[in-house]
Amino acid sequence: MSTTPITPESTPQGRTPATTGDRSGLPMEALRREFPILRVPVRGRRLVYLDNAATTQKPQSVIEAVARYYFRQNANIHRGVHYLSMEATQAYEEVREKTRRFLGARDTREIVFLRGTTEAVNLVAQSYGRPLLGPGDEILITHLEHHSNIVPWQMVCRQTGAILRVAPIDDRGEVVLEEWKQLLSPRTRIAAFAHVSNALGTINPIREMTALARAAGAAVFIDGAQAAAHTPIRVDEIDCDFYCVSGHKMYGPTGIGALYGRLELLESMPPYQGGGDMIASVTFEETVYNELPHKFEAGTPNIAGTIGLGKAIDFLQEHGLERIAAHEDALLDYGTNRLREIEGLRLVGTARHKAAILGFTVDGAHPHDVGTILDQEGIAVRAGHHCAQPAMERFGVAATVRASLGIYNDKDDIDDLIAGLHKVRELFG
Ligand code: C6P
Repeated sequence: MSTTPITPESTPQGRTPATTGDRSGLPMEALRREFPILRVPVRGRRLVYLDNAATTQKPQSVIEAVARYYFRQNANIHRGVHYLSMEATQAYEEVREKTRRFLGARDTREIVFLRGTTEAVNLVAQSYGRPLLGPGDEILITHLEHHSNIVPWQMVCRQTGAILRVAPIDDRGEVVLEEWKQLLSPRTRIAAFAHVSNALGTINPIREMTALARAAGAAVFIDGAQAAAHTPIRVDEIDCDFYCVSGHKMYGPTGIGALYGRLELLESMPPYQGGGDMIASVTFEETVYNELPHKFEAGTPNIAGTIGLGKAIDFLQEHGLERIAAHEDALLDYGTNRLREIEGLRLVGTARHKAAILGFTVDGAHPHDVGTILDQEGIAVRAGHHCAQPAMERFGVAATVRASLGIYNDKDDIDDLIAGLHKVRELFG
């Protein structure tokens, strides 16, 4: 099947793409060519995209799969007896199987498609937490969480009388495990933590935390938003109860994500929302809910997004998450060392086990000004609190500049960032 090729609006700017220069052996030149947007100039310069924690760029295969669905396959799923509906249903359900394998789940019934991590936390808080919790029960989170992994738990605590406990982090941005363990008690019903912190880059010891929390009798929820594009995930080995990802942070479309939930728990949970497709039968007196996972997928889902997510998973697996991790680790080391050249620059988040996220402040320059100056050079970073205000407050700052790396970044990108930061120093030094 072919569709009109989607081409970028402009041609590449005269730059020789770097090879990885690291042990990963990723084919950088070819790999960068897979991303049309990297050839589109920004402010007359080549784009240096360092905002991957906010959202990643999309490879041509993902963009084309979404377009192809609308060109050739568009129909509602699970409903029609007609050809297109059956084809769309099959394509959608194939991605569920692909996602199951990608996350290492045992059963496709354990994979729920939803909008992304935010919706996943809300679903678990309301469908698992709300019926379970009562006064005196506790939910344990950590100080480095994204607001998505704080606010839904606060809401369910207000609804049920449960208490939210927060484990501290140290000056490197690591969870203080001894204190986290002490906060675990028979009252802890849910332990929720990020796999990787979006603001600090910290990689949590999720296997150890999961084993400890489960031994204490708590269910474990892991926010994998910042992990899925950077490291292999196997929920069967982690042995957590819930794990979630956002498609748009793993080279897939926005508005689609996946929640893994342990089968027995999903079976026991009431639906999150009511509507079409989540029912087996409806009368005014009684509704019988559909089987898993459809019980949690009320209404017409993001079919095109799901198909795009499937292509994003193919993309990650073709390049290999081990290789991607090796590439990003090498770049993180390089970037960390080069940032140390900049006078007055303070790294915020220096965990020993860290993902390729570089948060920092520059003396005398507000992060938003740094972001604006870098933007003039075609360099995209995020400046702000990164939806992790408690983590910012822990480091005594309101905001940081954040350069977050992805598969297509290379040393040239870091060098351009450093050159941009020298300009910042000239202006604010
Ligand atoms: N972080 C960032 O710039 P959604 O928006 O639902 O796809 O993901 C929410 C979310 C949850 N947990 C973590 C650790 C995250 O990083 C995010 C999204 C983006 O850091 C946007 S605020």
